[in-house]
Amino acid sequence: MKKRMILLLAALLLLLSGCAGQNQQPPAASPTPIVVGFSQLGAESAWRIANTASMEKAAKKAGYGLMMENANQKQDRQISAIRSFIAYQVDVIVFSPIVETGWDNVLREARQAGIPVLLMDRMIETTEEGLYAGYVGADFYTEGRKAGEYLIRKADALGKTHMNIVEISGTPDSTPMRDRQQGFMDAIRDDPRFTVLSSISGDFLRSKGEECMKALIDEFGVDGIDVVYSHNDEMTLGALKILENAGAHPGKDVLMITVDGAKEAVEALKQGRVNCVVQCTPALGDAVMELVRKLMAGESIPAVAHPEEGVFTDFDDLTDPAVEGF
Ligand code: GZL
Repeated sequence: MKKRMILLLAALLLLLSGCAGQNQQPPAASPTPIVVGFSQLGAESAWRIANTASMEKAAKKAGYGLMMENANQKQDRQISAIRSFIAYQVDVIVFSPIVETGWDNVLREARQAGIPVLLMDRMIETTEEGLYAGYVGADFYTEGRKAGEYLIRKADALGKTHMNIVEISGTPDSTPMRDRQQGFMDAIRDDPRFTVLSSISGDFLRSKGEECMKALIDEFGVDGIDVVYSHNDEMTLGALKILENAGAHPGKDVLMITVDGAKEAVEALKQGRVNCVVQCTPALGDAVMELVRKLMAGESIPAVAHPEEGVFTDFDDLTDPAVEGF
């Protein structure tokens, strides 16, 4: 009896494995995941770190592979990274160009390789059309105008007849530096109350923001400066430290206008040490990956896509939970 049971069981197992073999379909070949080559320009600010996190999170959510290279503020490292993405034959290249010029040759190589390129965060100047498929990033000119329009409103509210301004600008030849400066100057240009004493670059770095503020105080005296317009929060926070060490009361005897909207800057606004925080969102990852999806699906994409951005000022109800940094 026992022998028969064993034989029956063995036959059953053979039958099942045979059936399974007959019915077993080869696993459907899972489509190879889309791979995005991403050249990030550095890690110079809270904005940049949040932007990198946004890209990593969005790529994961989209199910895309992300090859990221951090250039640590060097354009030549970005160019090398793009060449490595071409060699690896990624599906799409995304990069945040540290400066606007010097990209034509490597982008021609990407075009020659049939790899579409997306700009994220900053724009470039090229000598020919068609070297990139689209741009996702802020409207920096409008950010600058918002800063200037705040200053006009504040000067009106304070009844000021004259104000001396110093500007601490971002990385020379970068889109945010050029356009935040242009937007601000265009907004205040026709108002005789404002004199721009000096504009010096702090390269978007906190340490250089401190150096710039020291140099500006050496040149004009802390009492000679009524307004600091700084192109990003890192440099503003550096300037705050120097001003307060010099006995000034930023936010009161020196108006502080900054751009980005990082937590530390919004906290300084709530403390009354900063007067205006123009938002520049680092959360561009989802928008980038949606463009990647469209490109891979052969769909058309917009040449330029700007995120919604606001501004927090000392005219606002700063207890409102909506007033928060990234
Ligand atoms: C703006 C971005 C700038 C930020 C800085 O989109 O390019 O670079 O304003 C960052 O904080 O360094």
